[in-house]
Amino acid sequence: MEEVGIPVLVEIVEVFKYDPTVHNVVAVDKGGYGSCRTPAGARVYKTGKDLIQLKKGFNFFICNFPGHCESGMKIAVNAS
Ligand SMILES: [Cu+2]
Repeated sequence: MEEVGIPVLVEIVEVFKYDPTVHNVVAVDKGGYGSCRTPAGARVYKTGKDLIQLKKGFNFFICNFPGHCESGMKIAVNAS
């Protein structure tokens, strides 16, 4: 019997749960993560239970409600 390689699709997903009336999740670049600035055209998630597909490498997210990112509401996820 011949062995057949089966392609496996691996999706790395991060789940963000929060109260959407007081927080959101914005996918930003490294600069936006460091400076807490939302780049133009950045994707904003605001359902309160977001499933976000990660790209390989670092993925940066902030909450862009005023003052939140500045007080630490941000995350860098390294997907490998
Ligand atoms: Cu927030």
